[in-house]
Amino acid sequence: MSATVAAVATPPGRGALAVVRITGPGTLGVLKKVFRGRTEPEQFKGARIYFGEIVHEGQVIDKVGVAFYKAPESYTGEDMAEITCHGGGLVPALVLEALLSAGAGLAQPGEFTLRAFLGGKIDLPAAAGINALSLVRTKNAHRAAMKRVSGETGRIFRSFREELAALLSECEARLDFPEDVPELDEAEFRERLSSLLLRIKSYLDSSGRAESLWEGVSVVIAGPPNVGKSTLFNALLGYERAIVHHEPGTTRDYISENLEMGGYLIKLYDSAGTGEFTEAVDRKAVARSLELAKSADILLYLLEPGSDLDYPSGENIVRVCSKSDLLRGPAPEGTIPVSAIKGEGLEALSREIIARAAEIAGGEEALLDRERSLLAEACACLSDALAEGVSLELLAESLWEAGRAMDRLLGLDLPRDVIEGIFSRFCIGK
Ligand SMILES: Nc1nc2c(ncn2[C@@H]2O[C@H](COP(=O)(O)OP(=O)(O)O)[C@@H](O)[C@H]2O)c(=O)[nH]1
Ligand SMILES: [Mg+2]
Repeated sequence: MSATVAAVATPPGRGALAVVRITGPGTLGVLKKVFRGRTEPEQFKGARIYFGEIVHEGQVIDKVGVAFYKAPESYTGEDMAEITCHGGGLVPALVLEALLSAGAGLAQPGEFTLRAFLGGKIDLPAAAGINALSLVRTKNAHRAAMKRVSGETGRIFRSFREELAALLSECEARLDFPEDVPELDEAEFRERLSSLLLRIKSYLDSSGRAESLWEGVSVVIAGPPNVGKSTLFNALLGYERAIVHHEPGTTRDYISENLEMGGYLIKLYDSAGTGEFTEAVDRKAVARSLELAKSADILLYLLEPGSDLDYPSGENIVRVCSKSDLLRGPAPEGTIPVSAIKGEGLEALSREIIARAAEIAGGEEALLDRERSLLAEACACLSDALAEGVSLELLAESLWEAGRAMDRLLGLDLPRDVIEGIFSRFCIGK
């Protein structure tokens, strides 16, 4: 039997109300020690709210409402309660303290959702959606998260897995009982296999990157010192966030701000220049800028008119000709001319950013990197299975391997430590 654990589920800070959660078979036993109201916790019925007080060491901590959920009709599938108390820095912590001294343990981050998953109340894609709900800031991102919470993403994953299982069982039947089962209709079998492969591939193609959609598409402004990076950063933000100075090397570390563009959350970074610096602290800043540039979803690389440097190459690079007001002729081919000081070219640049953000994070579905690579792995196995002249044994082996990738996608048969690793990135009380 699992332990009974509790945590504050709402963020710390000033607020009207807060929620402290408790789950596990000992929920009522713990409440019995701290709750004083008209109804004794032993008499609590499921999905009801009881009003009363939390008392600890003879002192009334707060007047509260306790929503009690009886196993298995609760979020976690266990006996569970959500105590609504007054908000603020101290009260929820005192309520939690009372629960802990009455025998509850402290819940790990994501433990409530982990228990919901282990108890079969939600699937792994839905759990990721529940985590995303606390991150999302745009309606686009919210919609994608709710698709998971409502179970739609899990249903799609399971439909891939079921078709795979059907194909596999046909192979296995012929391997195990070659005399009793008619020979495989190879043409029909290949047809079904390739249509499954196609379905997964087009699903992959039509989906965006969940991490970028939920946590923000990272847009890094880079280039040599003094090309106008910080000025562009401020112009895109719409206010003076970064220090602009005519001396090179003014921005020593990168800074970042969030903004919304075209329905996407953008994490905009202003980096230190990538030029030659002699001071150690500057070299460190440059190293960090380079690292940031490498991982950027979109890299706005700035060069000013007359520069004898070249734009770097890479899929994530948008070539920007900064200080376009100083141009004496047309901007270099393939660049977007921008004068951050005059506000010229900002719209064209924004359109480019939004188009790329949509390419990266937009789409029918939002898939986590982990899910994308598992689906790609399954596709590779299905392609192997489709190769000419493959024996029935090898075919079955490839399908088994694809099946294992699908299992991991749904969190079936995943080792406990991997599962716990996934949930530990959630917030406390989630
Ligand atoms: N003419 C012109 N000067 C600019 C423009 N943007 C920035 N500057 C100037 O270039 C210098 C360096 O700007 P800054 O944004 O600090 O460059 P950073 O080192 O790349 O961050 C400052 O004197 C800015 O006023 C622009 O669009 N046109
Ligand atoms: Mg700067």
